[in-house]
Amino acid sequence: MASVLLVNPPIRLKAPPAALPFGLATIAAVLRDAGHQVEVLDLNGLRLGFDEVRRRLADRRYDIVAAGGLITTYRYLKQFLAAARQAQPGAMIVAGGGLCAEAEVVLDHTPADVCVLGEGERTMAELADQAGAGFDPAAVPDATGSTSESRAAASGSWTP
Ligand code: B12
Repeated sequence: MASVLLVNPPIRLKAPPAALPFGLATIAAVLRDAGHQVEVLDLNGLRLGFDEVRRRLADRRYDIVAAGGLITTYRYLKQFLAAARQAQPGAMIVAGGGLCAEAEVVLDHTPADVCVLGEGERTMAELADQAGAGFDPAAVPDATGSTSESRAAASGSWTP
């Protein structure tokens, strides 16, 4: 069993939050059905300051911290994923959602170990099975060095 934190980044900050993170909700349901422990941190709904975000990230240990959304969340996620890596050095850091249409950029410029391409339910369940078995970030193909393309491909054992 893996412990997974799913994070919905803030979006459209000029308006009050109005949309539920349905994508993360369906991923959470699939992970729970597969026996994993899941928390959802809806930073768009909560609109927390970053100090509080850091505090929550360090609150307990996770095997996976996964966050994502539209490409417009990229700037926030650069900062957030770096904080996630710092707070959870042993966790698999996963990015997903429309943002990962630019997987190479995400993998080259954020600490994400893996980009989940397309619909995330099945791939996240596969990653959680792997993480629950004791994840070593260095064991993700090419996570430590070579091409970002192969790291992105490594996450895509299932494509929609
Ligand atoms: C609700 C919604 C919003 C909400 C919230 C969006 C959000 N938080 O993602 C709000 C109102 C904020 C919004 C705003 C905009 N939106 Co909008 N929105 C939608 C809508 C109607 C539903 C999204 C949804 O819930 N889908 C259902 C869930 C189940 O799917 P999903 O979110 O894609 O999630 C799946 C995968 O993407 C992936 N995944 C997603 N997140 C993550 C995270 C992780 C960690 C992982 C592993 C996987 C993963 O797995 C999920 C499950 O399979 C879609 C249309 C649609 N039918 O999808 C448009 C859509 C996403 N929006 C779109 C657009 C253009 C916009 C705006 C730019 C519109 C505008 N001009 O203002 C703004 C952007 C604002 C900004 N500042 O960035 C386009 C995006 C087009 C594109 N390919 O770039 C879409 C596709 C509509 C369209 N057909 O034009 N939007």
